[in-house]
Parts: sequence; C-alpha cells; structure tokens
Amino acid sequence: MDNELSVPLQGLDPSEIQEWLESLDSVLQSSGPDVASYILERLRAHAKVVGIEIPFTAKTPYVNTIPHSLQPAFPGDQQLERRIKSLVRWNAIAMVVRANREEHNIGGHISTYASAATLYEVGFNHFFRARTPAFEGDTVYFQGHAAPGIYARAFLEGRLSAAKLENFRRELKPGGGLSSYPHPWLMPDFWEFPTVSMGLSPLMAIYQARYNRYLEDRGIKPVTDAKVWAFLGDGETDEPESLGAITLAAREKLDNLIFVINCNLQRLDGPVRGNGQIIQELESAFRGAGWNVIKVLWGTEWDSILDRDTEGLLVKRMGELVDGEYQKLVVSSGAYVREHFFGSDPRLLHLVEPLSDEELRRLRLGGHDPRKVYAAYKSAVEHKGAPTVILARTIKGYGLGEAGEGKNVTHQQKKLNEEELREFRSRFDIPLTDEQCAEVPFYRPAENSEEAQYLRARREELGGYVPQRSVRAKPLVADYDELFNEFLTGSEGREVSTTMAFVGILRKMLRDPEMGKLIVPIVPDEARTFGMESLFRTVGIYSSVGQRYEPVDVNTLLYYKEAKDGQILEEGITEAGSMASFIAAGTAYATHGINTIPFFIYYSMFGFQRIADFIWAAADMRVRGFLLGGTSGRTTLAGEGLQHQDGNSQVLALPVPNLRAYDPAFAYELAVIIQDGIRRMYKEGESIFYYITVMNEPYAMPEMPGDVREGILKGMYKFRAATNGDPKLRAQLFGSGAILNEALRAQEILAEKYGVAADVWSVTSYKALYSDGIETDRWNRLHPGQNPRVPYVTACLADAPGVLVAATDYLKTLPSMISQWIPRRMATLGTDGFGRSEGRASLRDFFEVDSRFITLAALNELCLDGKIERYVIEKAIADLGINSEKPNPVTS
Ligand SMILES: Cc1ncc(C[n+]2csc(CCOP(=O)(O)OP(=O)(O)O)c2C)c(N)n1
Ligand SMILES: [Mg+2]
Repeated sequence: MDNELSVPLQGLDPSEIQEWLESLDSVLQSSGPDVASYILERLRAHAKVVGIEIPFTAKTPYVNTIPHSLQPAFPGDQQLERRIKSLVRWNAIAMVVRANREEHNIGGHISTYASAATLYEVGFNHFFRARTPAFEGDTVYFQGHAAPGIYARAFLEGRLSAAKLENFRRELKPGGGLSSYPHPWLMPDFWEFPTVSMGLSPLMAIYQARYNRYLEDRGIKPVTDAKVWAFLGDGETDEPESLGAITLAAREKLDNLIFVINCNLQRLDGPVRGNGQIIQELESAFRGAGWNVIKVLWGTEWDSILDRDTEGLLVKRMGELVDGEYQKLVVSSGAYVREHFFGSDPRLLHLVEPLSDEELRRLRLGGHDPRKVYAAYKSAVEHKGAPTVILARTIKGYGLGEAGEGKNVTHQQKKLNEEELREFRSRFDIPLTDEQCAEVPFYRPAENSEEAQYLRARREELGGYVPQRSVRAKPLVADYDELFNEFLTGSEGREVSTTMAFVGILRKMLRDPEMGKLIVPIVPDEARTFGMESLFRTVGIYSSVGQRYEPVDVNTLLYYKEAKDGQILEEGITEAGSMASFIAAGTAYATHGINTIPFFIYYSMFGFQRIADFIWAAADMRVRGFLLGGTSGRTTLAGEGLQHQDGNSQVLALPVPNLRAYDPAFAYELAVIIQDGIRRMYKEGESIFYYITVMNEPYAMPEMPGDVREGILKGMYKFRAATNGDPKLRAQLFGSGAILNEALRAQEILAEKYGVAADVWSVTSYKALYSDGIETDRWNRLHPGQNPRVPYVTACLADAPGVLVAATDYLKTLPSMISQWIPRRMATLGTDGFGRSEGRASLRDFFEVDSRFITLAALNELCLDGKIERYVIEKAIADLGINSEKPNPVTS
C-alpha cells in the first residue's frame, strides 16, 4: 500500500531506468551524497518548471534509513551484551510472574519490555550518560510499562536487591518494594519522570529539551551536549499530546532531543494500525514537522537479501503490507512467510531460495538487532540542527513464544506456565535447570563474572547509573522580609486587582539580587490579559534566536522584546506546553541542581480543567513552583461567559496531595502566601507547590490588620469584627477572593438594616482547613489515650457566636467541606452552574452570591434559630430587591 515506488509504467524500457540509476550511483561515488542530493533537488525543481507533477510525500521507502553500507561498526562485545540482556529479560519476567503467583491480579507487564529490551540495552551500554560532578548527564524518559526491565537491570547492576524485586508492586511490604511504574514521589532516589499516563512524557521531554537550552542561553547552566531521550510506545502516539508539540522541537532546532518509538505495531487491544502502517504515518508526521527521522526496520539478516534485490522488488513488497499482515507474519512459520510474503512474485521467491524455512522465520527485525539500533542512536546523537525520532520495528512480547509473542492478548500477559518458562530459558540461554526454572528465581551472575564486569565497566565509562534522581540545588538563604513588606501596607484607596498586585510582587522578585535570575515567568499568550506586558521590556521574552525583526511597537515603552537571554517563557496558546515548561523549571532543582522558581500564570478555567493530568504528573515529580489561576472566579470574570468563568478550579485542586491551594482576597494575603511558599520550597526544600487564584476585579487593598500571617497561611482569619448591632443577633460571615467584599458589604447591611452584628472572616484556603481537619481527626482516632487535638477551623470558631454563612465564587461544596469541624450548621452560597456573559453585579445576582444574598442567608439562619420572625425575611427579600422566582443558576 503506502509504497514510494509506483507501479512500473507500461512500455517503459527497463534499461532507460537502469541508466538513470547508474548515473546517480556514479555521482554518489565520485562526488558524494551532498552532490547527489543537490542534483536530485535541481531535477525536482526543473521538473516543476517544465510542468511535471511529482506527488508530495513525506514518506520514504519501507527500509532502514541507514543502509548497511553506511553502518558504523558495533563497538561492544555482542555476545556478552546479549547475555546481559537475556538476564535482564529473565529477571523482568520473573518479577511479574512471581508477583502474580503471590497475589493474583497484582498486575505488571511483560511484553512491553520484551519488545524494547534491545532499545534500552544499547542505550545503557553505549549512550545514556549519567550525571557526574563534571557533567549534567542525559535525561531519559522510560516508557512506563517497561519498568520491570529497568528494575531488572538495576538489579544486575547491584543497585536493587532481590528483596526489592520480590516486592515489585508491593511497596507496603516491610522494607519497601518497587512502584509499578516510574513514580518519583514513591521512589525519589530512582525515578525522575512519571511516564505512565501515555502522551505526557513526549510533550514533557520536548519542553525539557527546550528548557535545557533556555538555561544555557540565559547563562544559568553551562552549555553541554547532554541529551534528552524519550522512549514511547507506538500506540502512545495516538494521544494528541504525543505529537502536539513536535513542530516546536523542530522550530527550536532541539538536536539535544531524541525520541525512540518502539513500533511493535501493537497497543493494548490489538494492532495500532491494522489497516495501515503506523511507521510510515509517523515518519510523515515527523518529517513534515522538520524532524530527522531514522527508521530501523530490518535486522542484519535482511541486508544480503536486500543487496540481491537489484530491481527494488523487495523494497516495494515491504511497503505493501499493512500492519495487520505484518503482525500475522510474526507469529507464523517460515513456510507461511515464504508463501505469503515472498510468494507474491516468483522473483522474490527466488531471492530467498537459499534460505531454509527456519532461517526465514528467524529473519530479525531492526529493533531487535543491536547493530542496527546502535547505528541509529549514534547517528541521532551526532545529528545537528533538528531533533531525531527513531522508529524501531519490534515484536511485542518478543521471546515469549506461545505465551504471547506478537499476539493481541500479549499486553495483558502476566503469567507463564512452566513449559513456557523453560522455553524462554532455553531461547535466551539462562543458566537454570528445569526445576529451578519452575521457581522463576531472580538470577544475578557472580560479581566477578564476565557479565557483571562488563556491565559495570560500561556504566563506569558512561559516568554511573541511570536512572537516578538526586536533589542538589543550593537552598536560598535570604528571608525576603524587606521585599514582601511593601505589599502589606495596602493601596491607600487606589483600586487594584490581586492580579495587578501579583505582577507588582513578581516585578520586585525579578529585581532581587539572589532570587531574581531564578524566577521563570511562564505565560500562554496571556501576559497582556494579566497586565504583565511591562515585563516584556524589562526582562525580555526568551527566544533562542534573539529578535530577527524590528518589532512593530518598537517605539513604545513596552515593546515586544524577544532576546536570547530573555527570561519570560511566552509559550503561545498551549497550556499543556506551558505546564510542561513549568514542570521542567519546577524540577530543575533535581534535574539540574538549580532552584529555578516558575510562576505559570494562565486563564484559570484552562488550567485544572484542561491539563489536570499534567498537574498530577507534576505533583508526582515533586515539582516546586507557583501556578496562578488568573481571571478566576465564576462571577468575578465579567462578560466572558460559560467557557471562561471559573468556579471550579479551587475544587479541582483538592485531590492533588502536595498542592497548596489559596484564594486570597487582598494583596497582603498574596504577599504572605508567596513569601511563605518561597521559604518552604526553596529554603526548606519541601516538595510542595502552590495554586493561587488571582482576580481582575479592582478594589482598594487594605493594610494587613495586625499580624494575621498564620491565619492567612492556615486558611482563615477574622478580617473585620462586628462594630455595632444587637449583641443577641450574631453572625459569622466567611468570604474568599473578591467575594470577601460582598461579605463586608453584607456585614454593613446586616448591622444597619437588621441590627445583626456580624464578624467577617477571610477564608484564604478551604483546602488547608479541610486538610487540617482530616489530619486532626485521623490523629485523634489513632491516639485515643491522648488529649484530642482541635482542628484549626474549630479553634477559630470556638467562641464565635451566631449563625454561619459562607460565600464563595466556586462551587458550594468548597465551604461545605469544613462543615464537620464547625460548631453549628452553616449556610453556603456558591456558583454551581454554567456561567453567563454578563457584568459582575448581574452575575452575582444570578448566582446568588452578592451582599444581598449573604444578608438573606444570615437572616434565614437567624430565623431557623428562632432569633427573628419569618416576616423579617419576607420583608428583606422585597427590600433587597431579590426575585424569589428567578431561574435556578444550577440548572439553567
Ligand atoms: C493516557 C493513558 N491511557 C491508557 C493507558 C492504558 N494503557 C497502558 S499501556 C497501553 C497500551 C500501550 O501501547 P503502546 O503505546 O503501543 O506500548 P507498547 O506496550 O506496545 O510498547 C494502554 C492503552 C495509559 N497508561 N495511559
Ligand atoms: Mg506498541
């Protein structure tokens, strides 16, 4: 099907073709590939001029990109490397099989690593350079489901004990175990990158490679030739994130980036493209995007057959089969291969006449041939000016034979019977007897064995072991009181938004002598929305090529300044890409030993809602930094309507355990939170990160009312106590973000019109209150004999009289989360429902969160408590102009 070579034209004289081919060969020999290529280019251009249509294609024939004539010699000891690889294979299988013998259904994967073993082993023996004091090391994103193979190798290297392997997928066993997949949270000394949610790692790897360049261009780390390797599944490329940023990698000329796509043509359920060719499809996509593509399809055994194929028949045949047919060939006998592959043309059959059926069956694929893989990797690391993708053809479940090789069920295969184990043992020459085999023991050759020595020597040569994660960043030393104190004094009546306050804080941090250069502002084409354009000029927008044009606004103060050492990562409209930059910057303390401090500010609705899985991966990676949800609040962002107005993100932030979420109302709250975050993450080295919502509603920022820092950080503090009203009619009003102002207005209405004395609290973080509540409950449950601890929110409200009303610009469930720790029933007002294109006042009326509705809720609670008569509420509804028959915002 997808074949470069068209069907030969009727009546064409074959010798004419031959002449053309020979003359090209002679140019190649006499003048080299560059000249040959130039001539072909000229021919193509000339053809166009004289009106010849050449169909566009980004595909090349279905053969290895590197012909064996240009293949470098393999520098390793192939026999020994095969033995080592076989032992890794065995131990990887043993881990999964033993785990499932012990506990049915514990899971694990055999077939992914079985297909990728050669791809990894060539990397481990010859390419992956470890981090050393002198060299930053390569970074490798391992395919998540190949984890057993990576553990098995670390076991052979002596880095993991048999006991650890025994507890694969049983991390809670005494002494610990091994996590199912790469999880830095669970194995912080080993794994660096969580990769198992498919599609995340390709995108993260691209931005990692780009971030490495950013650090170099800004002079923050030395320029090196360190590589970023990302190993992916071919099925994984169906995730839109996988290919979503490949044009960026080419545009940025990231020749420090290498993708290795394990093209076993299968995913979980069956073939990736049964009716097509995934390799050809990927080749077009990557070549079209500007990548260097290296196909590794056929093993050494095919070289001589291809050499004999002077008519190009075999190449043509190779390109004809769809992947479903190729998969069938893999599980078939040599006789079947002869009949169904070569049998399509007697001349092809003639080509393979000298080969027995057994030899035909054993014709290896490129991805299982270390010589071919080595050639591809060498070419990739030497390639300049573009990222490289290696498309390596393999067999899923390679070596499993009847137990699953190439079968559709192989992904889920976790058990091998005794006979299957013996077959595997024999095929890979594992030195175990039949009886031993049945026990599936882990096998590590003696310390002084050739294998152990070779393996160690190779890794020593490459600087040490991979993967390995270590935290080496120097902690910040200053306390920054001076920097942040400026923001505690209020705006003296000037109306500013918390976003403007944030930009003020950021601007000041950027000027700090210690911290300034470490700050990484990240925006997805939204800087103007947040009033950050002044930073364009002051710190510049990062561009790897500087600025090749005079910007249209060069004559203005805040012109669009791109610079090679620009500090802002202006990512364009990609929250996923910006998040990947945030991850690279927020983990640089481990990856590079540099404490970069990312501030990623974005339209809050397009954060958690859109890229929550990246945020979850960031949490797993122990990321540090600040996520800022701008234009947040369902009724605070006016005009934008349903798809923009965010009343969700503070709720969506709840599940991420190491994320601290804040909804500050005032500039001083923001300053206190950021200062504390800097201290905790970059001085104390805590693996936490922050989500802070900032709004665009301007209002006067008050001065900090006394030292309420602790309350701000713990989640709530009393902002303004009641000053008048009837001491018998009491209320406690909780507000957050811009809605705090509504609570303050309600406080006045309640006092003036209804004689109710209400205190107003700023609740900066329901998540913090909730986390403290569940933690306190847990401790008390587990320590019955000791003095019970009191949750922070309970302590705050212990002596707070009257009814309780909470109003938020997020879902009502947010305040409701703390109900179990407060002394009485609480009325909650929130913004459940779809947003509307409207102004703030109308929105707050529609969602019933404005000062009138807060007043009404307080009166209603007082009535329920028997403190006021029902008619007071009825009158209040009329007085406040509330329409009782208005549509329900939740369902309309
Ligand atoms: C986002 C996501 N969706 C689904 C899965 C479940 N899953 C795990 S492996 C797999 C198939 C992988 O196929 P492929 O990428 O071709 O890798 P192979 O094992 O064949 O090398 C699937 C669907 C996942 N891990 N992540
Ligand atoms: Mg696959």
